Amino acid sequence: MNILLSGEWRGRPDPKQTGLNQEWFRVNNSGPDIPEWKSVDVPSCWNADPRYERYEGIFWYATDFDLPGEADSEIAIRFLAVNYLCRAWVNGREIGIHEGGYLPFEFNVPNERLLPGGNRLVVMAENFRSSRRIPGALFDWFNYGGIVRDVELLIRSPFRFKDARVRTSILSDGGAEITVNYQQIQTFPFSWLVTECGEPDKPIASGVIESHALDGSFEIIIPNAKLWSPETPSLYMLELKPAPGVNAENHSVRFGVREIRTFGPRIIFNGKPIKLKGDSLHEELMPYGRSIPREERFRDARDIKKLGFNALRTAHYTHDEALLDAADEIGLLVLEEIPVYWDIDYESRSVYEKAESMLRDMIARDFNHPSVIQWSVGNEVPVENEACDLFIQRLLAEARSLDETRLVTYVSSRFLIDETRKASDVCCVNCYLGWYFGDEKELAGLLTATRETAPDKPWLVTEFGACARSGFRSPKRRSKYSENRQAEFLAHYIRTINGLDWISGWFIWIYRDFKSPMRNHKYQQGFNRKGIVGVEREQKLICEMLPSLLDEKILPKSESIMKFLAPAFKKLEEFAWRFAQPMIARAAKKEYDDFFTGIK
Ligand code: ADA
Repeated sequence: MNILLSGEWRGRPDPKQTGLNQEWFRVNNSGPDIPEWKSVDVPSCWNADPRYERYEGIFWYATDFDLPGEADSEIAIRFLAVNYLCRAWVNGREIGIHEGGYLPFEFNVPNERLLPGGNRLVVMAENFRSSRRIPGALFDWFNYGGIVRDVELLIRSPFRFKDARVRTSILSDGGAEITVNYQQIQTFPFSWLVTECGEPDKPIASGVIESHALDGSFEIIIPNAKLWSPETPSLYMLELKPAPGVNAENHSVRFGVREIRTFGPRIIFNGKPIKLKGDSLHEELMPYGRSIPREERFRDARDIKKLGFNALRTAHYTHDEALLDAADEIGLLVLEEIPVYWDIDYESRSVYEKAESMLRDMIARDFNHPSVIQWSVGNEVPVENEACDLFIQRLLAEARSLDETRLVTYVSSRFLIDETRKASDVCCVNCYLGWYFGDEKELAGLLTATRETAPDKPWLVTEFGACARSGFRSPKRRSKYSENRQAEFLAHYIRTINGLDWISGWFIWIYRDFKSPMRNHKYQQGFNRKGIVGVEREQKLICEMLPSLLDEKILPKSESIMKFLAPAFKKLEEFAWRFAQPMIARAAKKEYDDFFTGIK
């Protein structure tokens, strides 16, 4: 049985860092009678509370819970995420410490620590940044601290499943072979049943497993399988039930039948080459910060799909699993990532172990989500540095050893000096040519040259974007930071990349504007504004263009001819305005723009 402990707790900041010495974790020091403890919601980010917006440090939480009388149960507390470090005590005795801000973990609570009546849970959360943490000391998003996702009390029988992973393969006769690998804490016989989600009363397949070992596997055939895809996100349910008379826990797994692999420079999805048209998303929605309600995550996934995207990158860390539930149901292909981002201490063994632990936890949590097709082990990491190259190569190998059913990658910002990308299944490169440097007209040339570092691999352009302050329109001058400039920039990138048929897809950076202490000029004012929607989800100009842009049939065009003609159209436009020939001027401008954005 799981009991949700989320709700109204008590909390207090610890700016002087005296809480441990003063033993705030003791029952007598954490009760509702002590005025310093104020009402606080769990989950929540303390930085979303204006009083603590800029506070980085330690925050204490306390709550009380009863224990239903379940003799012989094993008790644990599961935190779905605490950013960044978490220590917890029950009735004044420490139960565990965990590092990492974006994945679940649990602490076992020895029965002798528990009281039949009220029990006190005290949690210390701390979000200091450091190069020996993941992410490191500097990152382009807001460092929300707190018990940022739900907390559950787990009351469990030792006769239960620890895990069950479903692998699917599509058969030539239209059926599917399902391989179930399961782990039990203590062995017990069980039955299994597969139904289609939404049709619980129509068994598709069933069976019984005697189970004489803690780890086991079995195969299932689903005839006439309904494949999972962005267009048809069909889902099945696998239920594992203890055999009659066995006192053990059920376990269910929702899954989808789909296959992802590469073939030369192509990404093959359910047997066909696929083009990813995606955008990225940070886990932030005002006024919640990172603690976004489930229905709001479903709304984001629906809105992204409605714009015409078929893919989503969960930047730059694992989001709450609710977003993957939404992607499974709505049909988005997900590139998930651990927050190995920019500079961390790549020389440190303990930092590598933290990264590997996050990778393992991400795959353990999300293995059965059909929407997840790629694991990324890092973003914009300095692979020209030998220690980083080794760090990333080890993570790629570890990801492959944990999950041979998905593609493994990392996201690079290096063009010609990246030798590590050959170890990826898919080469992912971020490109801001024309925004931070150079001229976007050279985009096709730069990407084509970059491809030479790994010509036989599939490629994705995993980030490109331009900042636009919502409401700032500049139709004629297309001033920087205007919605018009952003729309022109993104349209050019999408059309140019679509015109390079060796690229398997792209992700706009980013869906929604997000808070970042790095972004402070007058158009940013504390936010990274490369979103195609603003902080309040207000759509920017590009959103009007996206449905048709994403639907355009682009033929690669001969750059050489148009490169020659484009300046001529510019000159013609200038002369036509000078001689008061607006029709000619507008026609010339359209030709120039069409080249500039590659529409032909
Ligand atoms: C990088 C980075 C993103 C963001 C982006 C930007 O590509 O991966 O997190 O910082 O640049 O907005 O410049």
